[in-house]
Amino acid sequence: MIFQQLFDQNSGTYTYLLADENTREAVIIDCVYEQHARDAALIRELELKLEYTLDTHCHADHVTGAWLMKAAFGCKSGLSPAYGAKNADLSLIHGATIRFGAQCIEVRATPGHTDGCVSLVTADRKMVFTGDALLVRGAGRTDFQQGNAHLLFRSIREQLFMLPDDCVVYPGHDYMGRTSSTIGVEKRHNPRIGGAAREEDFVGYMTNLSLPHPKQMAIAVPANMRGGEPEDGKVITPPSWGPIVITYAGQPDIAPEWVALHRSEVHVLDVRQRPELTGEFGHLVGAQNIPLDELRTRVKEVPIDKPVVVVCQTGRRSALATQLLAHADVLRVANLAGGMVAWRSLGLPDGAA
Ligand SMILES: N[C@@H](CCC(=O)N[C@@H](CS)C(=O)NCC(=O)O)C(=O)O
Ligand SMILES: [Fe+2]
Repeated sequence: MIFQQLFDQNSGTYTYLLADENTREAVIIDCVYEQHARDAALIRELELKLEYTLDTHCHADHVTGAWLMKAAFGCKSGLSPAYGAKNADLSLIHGATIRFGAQCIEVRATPGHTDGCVSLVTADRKMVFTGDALLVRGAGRTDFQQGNAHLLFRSIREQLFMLPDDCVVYPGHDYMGRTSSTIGVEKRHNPRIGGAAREEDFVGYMTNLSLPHPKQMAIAVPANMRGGEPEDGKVITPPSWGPIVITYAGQPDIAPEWVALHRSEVHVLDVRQRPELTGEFGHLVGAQNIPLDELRTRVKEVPIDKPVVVVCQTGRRSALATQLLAHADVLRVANLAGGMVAWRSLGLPDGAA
């Protein structure tokens, strides 16, 4: 199985991407609204077919990226029906199974942090995605959103701690850089519910946590009740001047075929060393040449009345130049994907078509 753990630093949220290696069918768990471009790029670059976006619960601390995933990939979204939230296609009820290729995950209701919390267990019981029920050396707070420490105690003990000891626990969050644990280790070392802890010990701990409310709570809960559908005018708009693709590396790429057809609409900046322009791959007619090592000091020479397309030999140096320009407030800038090598192999013309 393909497996990737992703992190949103702002909310301390983990997102998980799982896929069948052969069929490429994929599931994403707890994706974050602001990380949509990153996650979508990874899905595209790994050539996956996103079937489901699943939320372990209605989050109070960040907005789900579920609606954006549905809009981008036409996948189905899943959430517990306990919240009565909009835009969910799949009811994550206890015992439900989610199949993607030869892979399967089982839904276990683990309420207590919220009343609709679920944990997702792989068919071989080697991995469990616990959302905010069980955290690494912790447990989801129970002081809002119908939280109930008694219920959470039973969820963890009866549903999660019954899994095999070597089952890896992948939490919904961590605030100390811990990425995973195992059921066996949490049974021994979890300071809230491990070892000999009894229900009243756990409840006493949880009811005295006194944590401040999450920073984004007032925005996150209503947005998540819409499955992360943005309110009017709040959609993250991709650049409108061309078909920019943000890569998982975080850079805006543009396809050479599009640039060839729209040469008069863009300014081409070639960042190769001067001799390369008359070398094997030649150069595009009208391209401005500022070698990458001079760009920092000469950035003001780049005209910004048109979008800037940066080019080099294979699209590596130009990717760095694109970042440099973006940091210098050149807002409309993209990297020519594959550079002159790709341009030549596609047989595109040097000048305007
Ligand atoms: N400081 C974080 C909120 C942290 C928080 O309350 N996290 C929840 C999960 S939504 C929790 O259960 N935390 C348990 C803990 O930190 O012990 C923020 O402002 O977003
Ligand atoms: Fe939560």
